[in-house]
Amino acid sequence: MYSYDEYKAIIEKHLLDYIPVIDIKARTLFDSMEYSIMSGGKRLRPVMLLAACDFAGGDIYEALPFACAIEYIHTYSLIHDDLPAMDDDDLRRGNPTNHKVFGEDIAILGGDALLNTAMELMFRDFTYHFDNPEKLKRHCCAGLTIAKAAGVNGMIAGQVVDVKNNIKDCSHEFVDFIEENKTGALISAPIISGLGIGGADKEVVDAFTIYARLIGKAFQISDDILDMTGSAEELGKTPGKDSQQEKANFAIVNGIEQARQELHKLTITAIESIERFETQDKKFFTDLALKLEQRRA
Ligand code: GRG
Repeated sequence: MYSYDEYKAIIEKHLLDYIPVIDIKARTLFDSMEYSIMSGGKRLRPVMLLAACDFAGGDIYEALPFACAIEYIHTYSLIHDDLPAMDDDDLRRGNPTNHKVFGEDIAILGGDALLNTAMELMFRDFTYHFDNPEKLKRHCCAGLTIAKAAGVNGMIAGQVVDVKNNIKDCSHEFVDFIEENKTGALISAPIISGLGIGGADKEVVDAFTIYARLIGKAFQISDDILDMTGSAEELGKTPGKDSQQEKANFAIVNGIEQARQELHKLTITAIESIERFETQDKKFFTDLALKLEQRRA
């Protein structure tokens, strides 16, 4: 297994490889896609996908198209979330948001293009494995896991509920739905799909399904805490409509102290859910859970 930064370096080296050649007449589309893909970020989702494949004993280079696909989907979601019709943010990762640079029309299309490219590159990967039905099956299942997590019973559903979210009519069930779908789905999917590509058995997938769900929830709660404590603004996020409209989230509904306690409980439970595996093998995932609990960005 590699370190987080080593997986990240592999991803960043190849992140533009899967963007198709775009006709020069539509050059601005490529510029918009490239601008947001290459503007930094933790690369958490693709790193987890490669690490999960590695953990399962697979070849991380076979998982690379899926890792890039999930980062494209994540990037599209951020571009669209920043639009005036959604959170109306001027800054993302300390840089002007995509629509501030390219205009709303191209930002919408750039986001659409990233989502479509993610699907296209996964389908292209399937065509390379027609002669190996076992591998084809594993890769198709991984593609389905990613597409579902990004879709109408995953991130998009979570975003819809969040867009209509109002502090006045929030409930725990409501907040749980948003956190599990808007953010959690795209945190779990890379772990499950990476394990699948690597050929993990059911015992491993079952344990990591619990781990992934718990760190997905923990990640969103830590984001809520960062939003409330102002650390997010210091790191280049603007207080968009979300903060102005007092939308419900775990930290707002339960208070910052309870949010911190819940974050710690989720982290510990996530680590416990994979305790049956060898210390050295699972180290990446125990360290990751602790790192996410402590994160400041
Ligand atoms: C537009 C369909 C659609 C969905 C948008 C991603 C999202 C859903 C909304 C973004 C709002 C937000 C800040 C959610 C909290 C969790 C989250 C996704 C944070 C950003 O992810 P990081 O921290 O970002 O992994 P980096 O910059 O590191 O890539």
